[in-house]
Amino acid sequence: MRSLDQLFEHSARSLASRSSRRSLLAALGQALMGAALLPLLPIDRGSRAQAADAKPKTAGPESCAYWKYCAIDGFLCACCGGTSTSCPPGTGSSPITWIGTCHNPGDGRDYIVSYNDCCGKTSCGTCACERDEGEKPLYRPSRNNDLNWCMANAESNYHCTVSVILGVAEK
Ligand code: ABN
Repeated sequence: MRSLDQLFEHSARSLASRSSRRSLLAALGQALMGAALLPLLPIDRGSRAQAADAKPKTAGPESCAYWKYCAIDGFLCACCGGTSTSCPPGTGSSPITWIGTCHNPGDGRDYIVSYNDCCGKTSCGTCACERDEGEKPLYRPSRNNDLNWCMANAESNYHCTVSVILGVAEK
């Protein structure tokens, strides 16, 4: 036991002989200064910005996920030089249409939507969109959207499809 005491005493004395009180205070001061400056270091906020970007945005007229397209089957006219409600230049709307009922998450109401094919030019080929909500098999043509509604037009080439709101669906 005595030898252990002697060992500690010896090492404490040798440490004391090698370091002054001033150097001890300097080291303590440095440590305190470092702790005070720690909150001022730059923080990586990029990851938070990335997380905000990852939040899903509401789909617009050029996206197949747009609420009005719930029962569509065709190319979106909004991607083909027209809008979601108007045919592109050089095409005309079909008088007979396929009708669906879509829920608008923006106001919580259901809307009756007419899907008019735009006719007179060859297939647009951009933004193909098939959602088919409420569609029935082809043997019930009036309830099926997989038909070229331009068939009654003078120019029966199908180009794209618009979605026109006809009214609010009554509950
Ligand atoms: N109603 C859109 C469409 C047109 C042609 C062929 C299939 C579907």
